[in-house]
Amino acid sequence: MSLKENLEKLRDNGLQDIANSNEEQVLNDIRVKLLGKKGPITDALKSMKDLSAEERPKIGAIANQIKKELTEAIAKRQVELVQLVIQEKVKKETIDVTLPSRQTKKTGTQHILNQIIEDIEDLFIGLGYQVISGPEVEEDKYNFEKMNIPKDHPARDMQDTFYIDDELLMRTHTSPQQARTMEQHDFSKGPLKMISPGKVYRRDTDDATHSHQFHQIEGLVVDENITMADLKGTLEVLVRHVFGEDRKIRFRPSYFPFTEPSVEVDITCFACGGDGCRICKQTGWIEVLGAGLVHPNVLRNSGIDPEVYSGFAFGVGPDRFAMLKYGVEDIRNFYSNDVRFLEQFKGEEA
Ligand code: FA5
Repeated sequence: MSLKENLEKLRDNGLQDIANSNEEQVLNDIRVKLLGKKGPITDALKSMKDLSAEERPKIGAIANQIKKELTEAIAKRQVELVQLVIQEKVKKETIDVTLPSRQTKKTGTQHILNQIIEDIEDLFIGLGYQVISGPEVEEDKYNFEKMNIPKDHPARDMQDTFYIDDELLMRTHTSPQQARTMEQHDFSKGPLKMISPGKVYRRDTDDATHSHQFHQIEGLVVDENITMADLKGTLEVLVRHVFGEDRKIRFRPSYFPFTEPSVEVDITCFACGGDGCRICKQTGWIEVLGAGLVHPNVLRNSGIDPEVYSGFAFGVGPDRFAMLKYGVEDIRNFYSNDVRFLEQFKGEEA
């Protein structure tokens, strides 16, 4: 075989080896073997001195051309191999975000009472109400006196509570927020529309339907010409939102010192639709909240002229709402922190 043929065979085999190499180390060995100082190309170039003057440039050109081809093929393969390594790595490290987690940390859920309260807040914000919070340690003046319950009034007994001193107490209802917001309100900016959720306290003996600490949501609207029709329409929206679109409501006369007239509000039973069942004690109706038109004395006590303005107010017990809606038989379940009970309401949040 001539030197030229030798060189061409060397090139063909070399290109084949380069294409077959699948690791950088193997490719490097091929490079050293083919193009290194002791390699066949170097040998061929060295042996050119023995060639005739006529042959020398021809073979020299061929040897240089082959050296160039092999060098380029090695460089190209080198880039390919680096990319292959990266691709392999990416493939191995791909994270499947659809896989379920290992559940090492158990996530909790918002307390069912907070879910109900926030849901009602959202509803009223949508109706243009402000959401206002007030102090749990309240002055006698706001909790009772401004609400038309003077010092010797018998209605105080029904809400006996925890006193800090003669003038300070744990609020027995959220109604003191009525006076607090009325005092602050500037009617030149529009009607007063607020709800005020929060904790309240009473020296009640704890049983299945009573807790010494529970929640209320106060509602108050004051403007010119507010009537019972406004109250009824608003409460209908509320109970339908919480208990279902086909609920009807009825007003029963009642008594609160701070409203006149006062009403207890019943809804058609959501379990039987009004036919009568165990939940509604065969009456077809369930009592859900107290309400009424703001008593003129309460308006006056907060500096509002009852000849010009009128208002409605209501007080919702979200604990009772939750008990009715979810069939909870004992109010103490909400406060005993048994996770098995609480996690049943996971995902109820809107
Ligand atoms: C009041 O507290 C009035 N302030 C409500 C009101 C506001 C009437 C504005 C008119 C206008 P009452 O004492 O009925 O009313 O309580 C209201 C609601 O709180 C009840 O319907 C009930 O859902 C809840 N509630 C009362 N006592 C307890 C208790 N010990 N444990 C749990 N919930 C209670």
